[in-house]
Order: sequence, then C-alpha cells, then structure tokens
Amino acid sequence: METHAPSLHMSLSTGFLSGSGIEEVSRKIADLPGLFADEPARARMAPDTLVYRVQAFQPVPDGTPGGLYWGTTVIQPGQVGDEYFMTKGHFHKLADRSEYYIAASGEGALILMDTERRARWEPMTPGSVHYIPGHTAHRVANTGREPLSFFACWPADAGHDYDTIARHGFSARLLCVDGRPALVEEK
Ligand code: PAN
Ligand code: ZN
Repeated sequence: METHAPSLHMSLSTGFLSGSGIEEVSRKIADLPGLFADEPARARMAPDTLVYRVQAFQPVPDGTPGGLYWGTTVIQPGQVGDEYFMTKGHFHKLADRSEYYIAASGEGALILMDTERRARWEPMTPGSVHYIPGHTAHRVANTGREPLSFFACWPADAGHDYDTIARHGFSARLLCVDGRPALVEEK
C-alpha cells in the first residue's frame, strides 16, 4: 500500500505550521485602533509593531458543515498602557460552535465572556487545554515576557463575528496590576 506524507507539519514546541495551503494573517498596532483601553498610548506606538500572527490550515471551504480547521496564533509580549497585547476576540457567527485552544509556549490568559456579558479567564501555560463552549466570546492575552503560542481547532462552519466585540467590547479587560494579571471590569 502506498503511504503519503501529510502535507501539514506543526512544531509541537512553537506551534509553527509548515506545508502547503496555510493562510497567514498578521495584526500590527496600526491594524488595531480602538481595541485597547488606552487608545492614545496605542496611537503613540510604532504602527508596524507586530501584536499577533495567525496561521490557519483550512482544508475545506469556509462554512462546510462537519469540517474542521486548525491554526496557530503567536502573540508577542507587550502592553498598550497597562493592558497586555491580545487578540481582537470574537463570538462565532454560528454562535453555538465551540473550539479547543491548547497552549504551546509562553504564558497567557484566555478571556471568555458569555452572552450575559459575564467574563472569566483561564491561565494558559504550555500544555494547558481549553474548551471554549458555544455562545462564548474568546480572546487571548500574552501575560509573559516571551511570545505566547497556542493551537486552535474549530468547526469550518463556525465563522467569526468580530462586530459584536468591536461595538461593545468585552465586559472586562486583563490588565497588569502590581505586575500581575488581573481581570478588571469595564466601568
Ligand atoms: C482563533 C483566532 C485567533 C486570532 O484561531 O481566530 O487566535 O484571534 P482573533 O480571530 O480574535 O483575531 C479562533 O478562535 N478561531 O475561531
Ligand atoms: Zn474562535
């Protein structure tokens, strides 16, 4: 019987994906107006400062029921004011779709918010596995001094609703308070 080498490879230590069919997106400081509480501090930073990068392997068309996607996100260490570098965060467009995140390296926090706007967070350390239930907005912050990388697996028909978060934000922000992460409610 013939064997085929898989077309995708992932480093278990960094999450870096290589192979064919990988899509990449980078989010720089200039791409993230309004994301952080201290917008003047963001606007003063070098616009091409990298905040995070996503690599995604999407073997079936967007929206395929039953399909699964795989991706790696790497968030750089850094802060805007006293808020850690973080992802934009989203609900899924098909709101009941769930997702797994697995931390590969670095230190971080998974911030979750349900539809009643109740927020909580889970520490991310290498090997920690996080189940994100449906109807739950999710975002990750890098709370450490090294890049934070994590793997994600999500349904191909989940889609991303960024709009709700862009308009209303999360109800709490992960800030560096006395040198430690603290989830601080928005006033
Ligand atoms: C992840 C995220 C990734 C980047 O793959 O898309 O970490 O975060 P934002 O999409 O919020 O910018 C995922 O949750 N996919 O569903
Ligand atoms: Zn998601």
